[in-house]
This record gives sequence, C-alpha cells and structure tokens, in this order.
Amino acid sequence: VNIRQLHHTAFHFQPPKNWINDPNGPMYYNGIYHIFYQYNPKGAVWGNIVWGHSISKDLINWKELEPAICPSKHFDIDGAWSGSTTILPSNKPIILYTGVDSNGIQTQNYAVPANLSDPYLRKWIKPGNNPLIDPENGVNATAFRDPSTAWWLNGRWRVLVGSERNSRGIAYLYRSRDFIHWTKAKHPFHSAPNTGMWECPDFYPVSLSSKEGLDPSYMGKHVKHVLKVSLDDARYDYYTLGTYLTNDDKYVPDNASVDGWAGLRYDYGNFYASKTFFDPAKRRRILWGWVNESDFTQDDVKKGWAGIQAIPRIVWLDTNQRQLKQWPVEELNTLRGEIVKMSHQKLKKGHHIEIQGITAAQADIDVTFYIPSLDKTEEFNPSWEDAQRLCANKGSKVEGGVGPFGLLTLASKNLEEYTAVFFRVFKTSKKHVVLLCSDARSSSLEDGIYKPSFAGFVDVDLADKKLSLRSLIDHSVVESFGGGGKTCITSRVYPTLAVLDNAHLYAFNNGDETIIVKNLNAWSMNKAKMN
Ligand code: DQQ
Repeated sequence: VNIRQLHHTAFHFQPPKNWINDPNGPMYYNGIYHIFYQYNPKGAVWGNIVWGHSISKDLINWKELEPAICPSKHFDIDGAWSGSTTILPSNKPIILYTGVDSNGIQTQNYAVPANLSDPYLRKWIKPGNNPLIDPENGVNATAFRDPSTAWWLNGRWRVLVGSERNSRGIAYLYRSRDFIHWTKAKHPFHSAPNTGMWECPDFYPVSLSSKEGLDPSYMGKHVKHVLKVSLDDARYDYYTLGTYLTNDDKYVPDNASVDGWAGLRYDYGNFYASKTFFDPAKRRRILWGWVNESDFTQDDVKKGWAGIQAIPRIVWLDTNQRQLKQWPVEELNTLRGEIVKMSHQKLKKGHHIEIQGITAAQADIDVTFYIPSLDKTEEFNPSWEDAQRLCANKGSKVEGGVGPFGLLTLASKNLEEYTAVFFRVFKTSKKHVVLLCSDARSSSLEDGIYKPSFAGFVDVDLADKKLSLRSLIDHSVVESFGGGGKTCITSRVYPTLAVLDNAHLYAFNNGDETIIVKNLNAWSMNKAKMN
C-alpha cells in the first residue's frame, strides 16, 4: 500500500487531491450545505489559491464541484483568499473574499451566484464594481484580509476585516446600506497590542440559555457575543466572550476573557483559520476549522494531497458562561458501524486494556471515566500555567496520583507507536486542575516530523468524580473532545506500524489511584462519500 493510502482519512473532509487550507464561506442554502475552501488546483503545496467548492446534504458526505472563484481580474490575480458568505434578504447568498493583486495588495471583493435556481450554485460571478473595499485611510495594504459574515443593525450592514498595525492585531469595522458602498468606522471594532496579524475574524451571538444557534444579526437580550481571531504568529484560533456595545458599535471582551496568546482556544492542537455559520435548518451554529499536515512537504507531494477539515462541530455557550463548548455534528453518527462496549472496568496503576473488535484506525470512541478516590491527587504548582509545557514534562508514562489515564490511540501491538490522549488531575488549596493532553511524541517511528504534545486545561469541578472523553480516530488524525466538549485537541500523526488493521486502541492508567472505565462505546466508522 502506498503512503497516500496509509494516512488518507476516511471521514474527515478533503478533496480528491491537492492542497487545501482555510474553510471559506460555509452556508446552508435551500436544503444544501456548502463548503468552500482555499485550494491549490495544481498541487499539494500552498499556492495558486482558488475557492474550491463542495456540497452536502448532511455535512458528512460530500460532492466536489468546480471551483467557485478563481483568479481572473487584476485585483485577485495572485489569489482568491479567504472570506465568508452572508445570506441577504429574500434568501440571496453573497460571498465577500480577499483578492490579492500582483503587488500583494489586498482588497475585499464580492461574488454572487450566476443562477439562483441552480440547486448547487455551481457558478459564481464577480460583478464589475469590484473591488468593494480598498485598503485606504492608513490601512496596511498587505495585511488587510478575510472579511467576516456581515450582520445587519439599525439600517446598515457591518463586516469585519482582519489586519495589523505595529504588531497590534485589528478587526476593522466597515458599514454599508446596500452591501456595495462600504465606509470604514472611525474606531476598529476591536484590537489588541502584541498579538500580530488577526486573520479570519469571526463574530457571532450565542444564547445565554440554550444550545440553539442564532442568526448573525440576532440582537435580542439574552445573548453574549463571541469574537474569534486566528493569530498568524501563534497559528492558533483564539476567542473571547464579550458584549457587543451596539451604540458605540464596539466589542468589549468580558473581564474574565483575555485577548491574545493566553486566551481561550477552540482547539488546543492543530486547528486554524476556522469559521462558523448559522444552520437555519437545525437552528445550530456550526464550526469548521482547517487541520494542516505535520509531516514533511516532500511527503505531501508524494501523497498528492495536504490538509483536511476537522469534523464540523456545533458550538454553544457553556452554562458557566466562561467558555464555549463544541461537539461533532450528530450526522457523523450515521457512519457508525459495529459497536463495542465496556463498562465498570477497573484500570489499575500500570495497566492497559485493549478495546478489541473495532477498526481502531477508523473509529469513534466515547468514554466516561470514574475516579473513585481523589486522595492521591498531586499538588499543582501555580507556575505550571502553560498546559502544553506541563504535558511535555508529564507525559503518559510519567506516573502520577490521579492519572495520567486515558486512551492510547493508533497504537502498534507492542506500543512502539501510540498517540496518548489522557487526563491528569492536580489540586490547589481551592480546586482541582484537570489537564487534557494529546501527545504525539510517540505517534510515529519516523524521525523529524512534527510530533507535539498538545494540551489544554479542562474547566470542570470533579464534584461527580467523572471525566468524559470522545476521540475521533481517522488514520492520520485524532480529534478529541474532553469534558463533554469543553476542551478540544486535534493532532495529526503518521504512524508507520499502527496503520490500517495493525492499529490498536487501549485504555490505560499510570496513576496511583485506580480509575474505572465507567462506560465506553467504541464504533468502527464507515467511510464517508468524499468528493
Ligand atoms: N489563509 C488565506 C488568507 C488567510 C490565511 C490565504 C489564513 O486569506 O489570512 O490562503 O490561513
């Protein structure tokens, strides 16, 4: 079997071949989900960027169409970069995207469907009055991109465009009455020092009282707003929760919600340039995010493909109102095949138990661990605020009090290779601190590839002594949801032994306290119809 087969995913989104990056303009239109994406039609490396286009009825099985937007005009001749769709009144979708000209100058442009009665909206046209927004008034012309979905308030449309000025990350606000003539607001919508270029800003309301998603222009009372930016220097997607001050047309993060590198992330692993959209069919907000390769570029060229999208996730506000929660869309469950169950299984220190009878390289695992006693919990040192460093120091083999315990995914029979996804519990005088790691350091015997030990803290109080973990394992990706979707971590891994039928799955514990696998469901996953 060639390398392309070994690490090719079975149910994560990707086109038949070539490079993809950011998800663009996701939307639901007349019964069909659309996803566009940054795509190189000519190869498996970044370049020649067009808007690839695929459609689906269930967000899981996809059909590839011809690219929706290709460089053709002076203003986008060097690339049709990221952007968003907005559904205008009377159900008319419109794309805003960044065009790059031959000097690298970035402008915001629009495209509309050539034929609204084509159910797939295959052809898009760029009307002659493009570009709509030029980088004027002191805007940095080579750092001016990724228009957001627009929202409507008091007679005007509003849109955000990402930028940077003297290392201050900026989300500029533009307003328009007709979607064609745009005026820059005097003050940026939001900005923060020392955060660098803000790519792909995304702004939307979340309900204070339900999991239901809201239309981007919903301005009711019982909401908070979310501002997400992709920090180019960090290559992670950070968000804050805050208040939209509609009178000042400004966004103010909550006191507890910090901007920049120390802030909240959608995903503490490989996940970037994400974008949400409101699905009116199921009244939910859905998040798409790009998961880059972490092998060598020459491997990508050999494989003929690079980049996948994470499984679309619903997002909603946690009842604690301090963070969002995320969960794979329910449609993913239609791919579930054979199920294997385990319950009330003791995991003593030093033990690992195989979950047998599933296709371990292509699986969906949902497990709840029960911690009978927290007596031997290790003390948390307040200087350990960097979760990733803590995970690097305390890997899955470093014995602890409560944990490390969790799953060894994509494991070879004799554990020469495995990607450990696990919890470790600490305590301070006031509370428990829960760490979730997705540690790729042992994921492959191949040298030199990027094998980070990603990690994030999980904001749970452990009053019920339970911790849940769901992991989607798909050949070269392990996408995990800790604490019911409070902390998500995605890793790309390239095993050499733990491939196809030679991959195994184990539950393990290397902590003093015995852990109980209270309830584990593991499904073999079927292949999605993928483009
Ligand atoms: N990717 C696009 C840009 C965006 C970046 C270019 C984020 O529009 O800022 O492919 O990954």
